[in-house]
Amino acid sequence: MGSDSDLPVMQEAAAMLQEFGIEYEMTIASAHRSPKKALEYGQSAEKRGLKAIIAGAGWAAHLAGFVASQTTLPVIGVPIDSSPLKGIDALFATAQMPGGVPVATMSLGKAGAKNAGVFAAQIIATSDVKIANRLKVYKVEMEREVEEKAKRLVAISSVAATLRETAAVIGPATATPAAKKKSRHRRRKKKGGSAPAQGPAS
Ligand code: AIR
Repeated sequence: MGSDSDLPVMQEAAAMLQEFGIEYEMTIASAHRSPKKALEYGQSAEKRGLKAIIAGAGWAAHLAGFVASQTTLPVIGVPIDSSPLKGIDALFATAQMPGGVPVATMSLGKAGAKNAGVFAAQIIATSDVKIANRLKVYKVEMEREVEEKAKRLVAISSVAATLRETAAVIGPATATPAAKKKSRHRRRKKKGGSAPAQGPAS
């Protein structure tokens, strides 16, 4: 990541890698502030046995592209929403790579970092059955969670509907004086409106 200030976002990627049981390392290297370190990191990554690189940076985020220029490993970019432009600058800087040097750019911020972790796992899963199976379990679990949320929502809305019906039944008895006045006024208006129209005498 480009700075320690990116850590709260990039921790989401680490959490996913942990969940899938994938070993990882984390460091800070800046394409602008410490370009030599970023260069060496990209050049040595494959030799050190890494399978993919996740690079997160904000502002003019050149880290992912810069590292990608130094390696043939897949580079996953996480644009971080740390700037006054709310990360639009980082998104464009990370995604808009010229032809020949791809960076798999995730969505902005924490969701992007989380997806970077899942995406790295998917890359590794192409040659690791254990990780592939864990990813399958993860997907099933995600689907189950959505279904549970849907069931909870149905339960909440049926309770809300029952409460509305109950309120409608006991409403007039508990109406406030102001509400009673309003309802009398409405009734009077309705009565007047339904009176036969006075047409001109023929
Ligand atoms: N950054 C650091 N070097 C180059 C870039 N683009 C980014 C970091 C961080 C932001 O600048 O990735 O998101 C602000 O860094 P800091 O250290 O000022 O908090």
